[in-house]
Amino acid sequence: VEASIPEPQREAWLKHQVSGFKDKDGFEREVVRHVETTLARSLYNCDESAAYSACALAFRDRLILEWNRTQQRQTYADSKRVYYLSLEFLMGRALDNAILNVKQKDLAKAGLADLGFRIEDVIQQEHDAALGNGGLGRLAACFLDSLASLNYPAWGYGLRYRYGIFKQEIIDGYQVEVPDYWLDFNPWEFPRHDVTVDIQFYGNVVKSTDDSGKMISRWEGGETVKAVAYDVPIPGYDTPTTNNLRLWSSKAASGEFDFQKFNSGEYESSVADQQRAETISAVLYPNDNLDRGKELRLKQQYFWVAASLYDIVRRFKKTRRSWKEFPDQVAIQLNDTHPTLAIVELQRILIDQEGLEWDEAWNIVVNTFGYTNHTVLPEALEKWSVPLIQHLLPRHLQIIYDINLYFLQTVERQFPGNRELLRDVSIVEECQPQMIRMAYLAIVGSHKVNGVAELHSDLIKTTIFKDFVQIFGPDKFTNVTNGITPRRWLHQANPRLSELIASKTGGHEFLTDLTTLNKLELHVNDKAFRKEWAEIKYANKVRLAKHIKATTGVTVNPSALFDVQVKRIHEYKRQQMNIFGAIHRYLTIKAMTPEERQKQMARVSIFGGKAAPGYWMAKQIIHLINSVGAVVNNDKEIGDLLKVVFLEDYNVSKAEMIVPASDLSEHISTAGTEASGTSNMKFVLNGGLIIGTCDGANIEITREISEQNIFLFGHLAEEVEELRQTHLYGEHTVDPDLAKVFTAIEEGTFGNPQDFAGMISAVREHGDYYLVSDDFHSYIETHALVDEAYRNQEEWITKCITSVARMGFFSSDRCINEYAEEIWNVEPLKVEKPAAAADAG
Ligand code: GPQ
Repeated sequence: VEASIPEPQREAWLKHQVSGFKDKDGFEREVVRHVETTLARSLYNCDESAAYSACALAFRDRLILEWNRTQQRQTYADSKRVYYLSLEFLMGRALDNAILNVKQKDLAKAGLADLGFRIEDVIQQEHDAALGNGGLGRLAACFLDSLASLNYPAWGYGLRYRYGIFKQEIIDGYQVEVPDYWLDFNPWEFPRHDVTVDIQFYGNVVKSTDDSGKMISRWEGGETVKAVAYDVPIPGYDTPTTNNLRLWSSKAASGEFDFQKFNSGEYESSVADQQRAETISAVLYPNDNLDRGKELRLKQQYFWVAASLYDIVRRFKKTRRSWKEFPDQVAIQLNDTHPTLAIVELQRILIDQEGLEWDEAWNIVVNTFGYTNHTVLPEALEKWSVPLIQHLLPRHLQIIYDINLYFLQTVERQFPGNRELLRDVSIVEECQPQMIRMAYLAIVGSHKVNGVAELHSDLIKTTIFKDFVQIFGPDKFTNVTNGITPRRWLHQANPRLSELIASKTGGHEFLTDLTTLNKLELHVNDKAFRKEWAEIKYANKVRLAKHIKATTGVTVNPSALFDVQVKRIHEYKRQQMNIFGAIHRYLTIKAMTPEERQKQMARVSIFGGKAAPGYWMAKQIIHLINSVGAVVNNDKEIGDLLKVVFLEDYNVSKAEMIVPASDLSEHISTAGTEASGTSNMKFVLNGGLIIGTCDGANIEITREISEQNIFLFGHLAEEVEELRQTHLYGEHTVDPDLAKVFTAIEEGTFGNPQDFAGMISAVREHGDYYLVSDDFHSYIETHALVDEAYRNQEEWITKCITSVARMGFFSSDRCINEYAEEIWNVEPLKVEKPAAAADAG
């Protein structure tokens, strides 16, 4: 690398090479320097927010040096790279993560203390980077952490939304959305004003013939928008590897505004053009597991995909290899169908711009892409109307039709005369207007398709994609069960537990090999260890109780069982069943004698999560939870026996506080609907137990930790369809316990019953699609078993410790290694481990 500096300048460059701070003193010097120069403040008006900024800048300087070296190393090695295309990266805060990954928490803590600050308070100043909705976006963030930690040459590509997921406020029990403008001060991004790509929209296709008489198509005219790169360094844990997340921001192609318009007096409209361009990357669509088919969303998708592919192709071309080697140098993973246009765009580049023959190009395309499916819910499967694509991307529509034509021709050869099959698997759905089925396009254009947990991967093969298994054979379809990064979700979120585990397993090896947690089983009967375990859980609950008090005004007893359901609000995730269950508990306690109440176990039902702004039923669920809380929490007769709280604005940084404080968490989706779930893994890893259905990764968690240590209930996936049919066409009576809950609501116990009529009629009148009534009895009974289990604290702790010890499988490191081997065919790049760092952890 050094040899690449020209001889005459080499000495000067090497002499002045910057290196990061070496010790506490050096760190403090950097913080003070940033306060006084970068921030232009004095030590006399340095508040916590300025301390955060300066501390972040000091660590950023270090990261960026490693980032530079990593990029040089990877370019020099010239090996295959992975590109992870995701419309969502739910990163959360960066500072604590950066400090922990370079193992300098103790140094930073002491240094900040010298300067008059508590590191915990400084870290809290950071605004979450919330460029995602829920599980899908957080999975992408965990994957980036693992890719860097395992030294894979990998880039993330996404959009730099000016507004991330909205901030949720609860006003009078209702959700109110507030825009999340997060870019005021963001030290973690580097604008690359020199890395730009012109992106084209609209226009038309011009056909011509070349010298040899070959027909060529060229996409011309239309509107051009500029994509500007913003780079975010992604540090690996305990490694110098610092990968890149490149986020694209949209800008008017002319740079400023149209001067001609400006001079001719159309100032306003010239500014409007500029604003229109900037609209593309302005806001994250706030839908989770739902497709809405909006034109601006399609523009976002193409803008991002086209800029990313241009960048990837530009990098490949620098290696001067032949096109057929492209899939040996490049693996592109599609996080759901949102980036599926990348398949079409690469084919377009190869045939229209690079002059390859269709078949040769298509072979390259298919070998480059892999597609991950994250849901079987029909309302979430993306479709785009043909007229919309025709208008926005006319050349791409032609290519999609050609892809479909060639695909259907192979199907016809394989299954002659099967018109029904051709209609069923066609990428073009024959309806009014015609629709492009993006999942089908993604399958046809990829060499591997994976689901995200075993049950889910089986379900896609037997339901929504079954015809494609017939056509392509079963080997094209595979499973990669999701995982989570233990760095953020144990070490960062639960530092005391991480230290305790380290003390019992011989250091922090579990942070890079989570399977070594199994050493904990040897200590399950160790008295002192168990005591400290319980103390840590209690301290985490006290911290959450303080947050609950400060944000909702409700006092909760940290000795009560903390029962948590935090995730996006969705009927399939069944928060409605949880709140009906809480009402049932309330009614039961109300009907008890004083003696019976003496024996009742105290509970705190904790909810959190955002509803999509247009999702009426989800908003009704939030309102009911808050209305129940308002009654129950103020009922003197009930006291500590039951509290119901809704935590406002659930996000990544709040999860880091909530997850370690749970005794029991709820993962209670209708069987077959939750593809995997990932918070289930986080809760168990932090010493909480699960009540859940046989759905998603709950099934594999059960297999790993054993049935003794999880509270499963409810119908199985294979029973769901028949039950739904019975509801619609046969007898459907509401479970008697649930009927009592409905009666209480309808009597006005929790305010105006009209407000909640929709939730009740969904069960009673509209077929109970999510089987709330069918599963209710089993749900209530299983909660009674939880109470009994919690009564015996010693056994409970044994369950928790044993479960943690068996969670090794659920590291996103395992998951990324599976993708690398089975789908990407890439290898990590060897790097020198950093010299022993300042801290143990
Ligand atoms: N998931 Cl399709 C989302 O978070 N958003 C989506 O739009 C879709 C899926 C989730 C899915 O619901 C969870 O079960 C998974 O654990 C998660 O993706 C990651 O695979």
